[in-house]
Amino acid sequence: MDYFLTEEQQMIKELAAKIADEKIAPIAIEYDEQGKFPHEIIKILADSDLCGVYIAEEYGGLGGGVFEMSLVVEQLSRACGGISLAFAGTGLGTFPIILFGNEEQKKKYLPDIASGKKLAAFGLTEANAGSDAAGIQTTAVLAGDEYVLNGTKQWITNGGEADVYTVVACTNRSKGARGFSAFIVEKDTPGFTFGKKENKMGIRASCTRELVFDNCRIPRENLLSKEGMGFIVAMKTLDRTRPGVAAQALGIAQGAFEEAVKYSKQRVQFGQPISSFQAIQHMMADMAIQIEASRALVYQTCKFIDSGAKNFSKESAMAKVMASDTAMKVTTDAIQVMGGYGYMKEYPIEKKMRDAKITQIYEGTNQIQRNVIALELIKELAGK
Ligand code: COS
Repeated sequence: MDYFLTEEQQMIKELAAKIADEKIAPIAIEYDEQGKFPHEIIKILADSDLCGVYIAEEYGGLGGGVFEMSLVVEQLSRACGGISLAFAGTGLGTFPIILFGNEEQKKKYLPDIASGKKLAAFGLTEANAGSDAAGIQTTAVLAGDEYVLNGTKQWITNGGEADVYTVVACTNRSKGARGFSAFIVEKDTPGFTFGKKENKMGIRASCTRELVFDNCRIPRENLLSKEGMGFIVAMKTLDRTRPGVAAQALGIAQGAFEEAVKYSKQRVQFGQPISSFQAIQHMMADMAIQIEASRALVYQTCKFIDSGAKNFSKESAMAKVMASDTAMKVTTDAIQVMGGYGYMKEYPIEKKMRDAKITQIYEGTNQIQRNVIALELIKELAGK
C-alpha cells in the first residue's frame, strides 16, 4: 500500500530499514539470549541523525513528530522488538519535556537526546500502581529550592542506561490525581539508584530496572509544568507514545510475516513447497490483511496527532490495541506455518512471539485501552 510518505519520511523509513536489515538482524538473537543493551545500534542511529526525528529542529532534531518516530520504531522492530526499544523508550521519556518543558528545560535536555548522546526513560509505574496509575506512592516534597524524592518506580524501560528520567511523584496526596507532579531527574543524582536488571520473557535486549529514590534531592527548576500537573503530563505523553508501541507491534508482525513467507517457499513437503498449499496461503492472506489494516490505522492515527488535533486518546488506544493484538496473532501463526522449526531457537521467529506479548501489556494494558476507547465513545455519544 502506498501511504504517500513525504520525501523526508521515505528517507527516514529507508534509512531505518537499512539499519534494521544490515546491523540489527544479524545480532538480534545474540542480544536476546544474552540480554545485551544495544549501545552500538544507538551510535549508528545517532550517526544517521535518527535519534531526534521527533524533536524540533531548534533543539537539534529533524523536526518530525509521532509519525516519523513510529516509522523508525516500526522498521527497527522488524529486526528486533527489543533493540528498537532503546530508541522508543527514549521517546517515551522525552515527550514529557517536549510537551511540558519550559524553554530552559528544552534547551538543556533535548539537544543531547536528539544527537543520541543521551537516552531518556519514563518513570510512572510502581509495584502497586500499574493500570491504576493514580495509585502511585512515590513522593516529592519541596524543601527550599529542592524537591526531595522518595519511592521506587518499577519496570522502567532504559532504567540504568538512560541519562534523563521523567518521573511522576505525589506532591499532595489529598488531591488524588490532581496531586501529582512530574520531574526531570538526572542519572548520578545522589539518592537515585537502580534495582536489578529484570529477566524478561521477551524484549530482552532492552534494559528494565527499578528506579530507587532515597532522599534524592533535585533542583526546584526540574519540575515539569506546574505542581499538580503530573497525571496530565503522564496521560498526554501516553496518548502520544501509544502509537509508538503500535508501531513496534507492527514491525514485529511484519518481521514474523516475512520470515514465514520466506520459509514457506523453501520448505518442501509432499513434494512441493508448502507455500503452494491453500491452508498455508490462507494463513498468509490473513496475516497480510491484519498487518495492513493495523498499519493503516497506526499511520493515520500518527498523522491525526501530528496535525495538531486536541484529543486523540481514543484513536491512540485503538491503534495500540489493533496492532498489538495483530502482532500476537501474526507471530503465533508465523510459528504455526514454520511448524517444529518455528518453535526452535535457531530461527528468529519464537523470539518475535515473545517480543510481541509485551505490546499488549505495557503503556497501558489492552484492557485499559478498551476502557479508554469506551469512555471516549460514551462522551462523544452523550454530546450528540
Ligand atoms: N488526557 C488529558 N487528561 C486526562 C487524560 C488524557 N488522556 N486521561 C485522564 N485525564 C484527566 C481526567 O480528565 C481527570 O481530570 P479531572 O481531575 O480534571 O477530572 C484526571 O486526569 C483523572 O482521570 P481519571 O479519573 O480518568 O483517572 P483514573 O484514575 O480513572 O485512570 C486511566 C484513568 C485508567 C486511563 C489511567 O490510570 C491509565 O492510563 N492507566 C494506565 C497507565 C499506563 O499506561 N501505565 C503504563 C505505564 S507507562 S509504560
